[in-house]
Amino acid sequence: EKNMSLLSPDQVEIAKMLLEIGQGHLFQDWPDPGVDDDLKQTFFTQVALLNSSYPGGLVSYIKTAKELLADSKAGKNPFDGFKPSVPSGEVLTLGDETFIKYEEAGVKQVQNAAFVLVAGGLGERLGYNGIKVALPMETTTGTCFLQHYIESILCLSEASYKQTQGECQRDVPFVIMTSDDTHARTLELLESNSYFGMKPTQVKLLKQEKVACLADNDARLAVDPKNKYIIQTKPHGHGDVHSLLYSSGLLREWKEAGLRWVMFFQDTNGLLFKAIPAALGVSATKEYHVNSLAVPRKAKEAIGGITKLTHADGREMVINVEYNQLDPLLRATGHPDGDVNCETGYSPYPGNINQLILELGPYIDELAKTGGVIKEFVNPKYKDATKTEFKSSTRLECMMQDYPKTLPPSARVGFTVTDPWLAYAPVKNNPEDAAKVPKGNPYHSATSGETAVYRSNSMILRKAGVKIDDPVTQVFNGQEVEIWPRIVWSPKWAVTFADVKRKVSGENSSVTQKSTLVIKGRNVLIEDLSLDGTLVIDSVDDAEVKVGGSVKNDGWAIESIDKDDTSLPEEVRIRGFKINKVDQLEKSYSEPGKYTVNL
Ligand code: UGB
Repeated sequence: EKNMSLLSPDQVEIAKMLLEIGQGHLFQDWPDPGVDDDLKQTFFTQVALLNSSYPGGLVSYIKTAKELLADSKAGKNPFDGFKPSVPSGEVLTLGDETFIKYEEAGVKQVQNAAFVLVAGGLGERLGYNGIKVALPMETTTGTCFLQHYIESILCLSEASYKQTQGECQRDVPFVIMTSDDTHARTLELLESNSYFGMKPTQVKLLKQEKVACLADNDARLAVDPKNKYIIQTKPHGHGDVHSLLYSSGLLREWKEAGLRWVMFFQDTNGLLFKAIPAALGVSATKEYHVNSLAVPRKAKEAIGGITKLTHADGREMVINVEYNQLDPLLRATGHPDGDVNCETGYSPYPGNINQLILELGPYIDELAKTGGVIKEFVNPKYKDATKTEFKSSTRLECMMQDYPKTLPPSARVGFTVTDPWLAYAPVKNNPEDAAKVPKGNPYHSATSGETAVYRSNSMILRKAGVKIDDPVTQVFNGQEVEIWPRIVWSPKWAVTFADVKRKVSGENSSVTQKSTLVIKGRNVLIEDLSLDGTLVIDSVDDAEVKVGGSVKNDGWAIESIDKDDTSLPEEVRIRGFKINKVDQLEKSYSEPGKYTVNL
């Protein structure tokens, strides 16, 4: 009351709103005017931001929080009345006829797509201090995730333009969702690298705000224990991407520009672009409103399972069920063994990799109804079984893959499963946690993320007819991984399997296990090349270089390092190995022209 005189009319409204939604405790110990007046102003600035950045404002946030906290206290099962079953989707096998057909159809669609990267998470599980998109995807070339993503988008878009022979090449939009934890560093990474070749106007950063923390079951906002004028906040989850895209006006802009698809992906998956063209082809061919990319999932692996849920009242949806909910759901619905592998060695529920392709038109129609609000959940850690007090404050959270939950049954929701080695190798777990992953399950660590890139590229070249030696098994940071030849190529060289096939010919190409092959040039053609060592090959775009013959040298060795050796950079320590560049043959062609090189 006494402080009202200090407030602007807007602040008075905010104060009244807080009182009406049961937040009177926030003002409880406020001293008289004249004391802490600046801090009181910062309090209102923060509340105004919390209010404006949540769809429906704090009124809506507190209302939902009360409902969800009551459900949580009552132990209500979010899947009450729903029975899980295994859905059917499109299964892709790299290089077969169907894959090639979808890939071709998908490439054509890239000119009509916008790409959205969710990169607001700090990756606490990884224990890395930088932003995750700045991490090297592999340490043979040191290319970071963001560079790889941007170059893949640019090259795919160019391939798409060439195939469709459109009038002019579109600058396909690229959005990055950041948060206060990642925004400045993401911008700085882009700016200091000239946006990795993308036009700065093509890239939009949308920053998600944190949400207010809740102190108790009455959804009273939690204040900072050290400063009563600050409300505690925590991340709201990647589901924010939908409301941010909607409120930014970008979706409408894209629709008006004739775009048809929005493609969502996560921060550290070095393989994802290998399956994007084919998955986009599936979306276009099957006219899916929602297409989730999935991989075979090991039971209890820490990724959600794509599940068909059927309700007794006839409702049906195909949706991701998070890994911590899948096992209890199965047990509660007549599957006493819960989440277990079937005869294939994998869970029958495909693993969600949170790579979603949405059709823009139906997406906008749906968001016009919901404003982009995604079904939220709350996960309080209670002090004891009475569930009356929390160990620490909690908040509402939402996930981007829950978007289909509000869709009508008429929506065409599908999914596409790829080979396990092709499309998914995220970097999420720190070495200690990764080493505890049950044998046979993916580690999702920096070690496995990098070695999976070599495996995938080796398998792709094998499919294209190159003889690639089998891998050897090695242990780094307590994780047993397959070490394939270190084969890496720039997206300029190939963004599809069809590109690889076109650039590899002859019956007699081979690569030994100890070898490294780095292809940087756009028009490098491999014909009858036998490699036992390291070959790095680069060329300007308008040079065509046909490479064959035999290369033998000591090459680059993959060497174990001690993860606790603090003299090494963090990005090396989290892998447990480094590349020792002993010897190599480097070929570079800086003048346009046709070259045939017999090494
Ligand atoms: N992210 C944000 O942008 N903002 C946030 O507030 C939080 C995250 P995590 P998670 O791929 O294996 C998801 O933390 O949420 C970004 C799926 O839910 O790495 O535990 C963040 O930067 C799960 O079903 O993953 O699990 C990152 O890019 C499964 O698919 C992305 O969101 C799992 O990912 C994911 O954040 C997986």
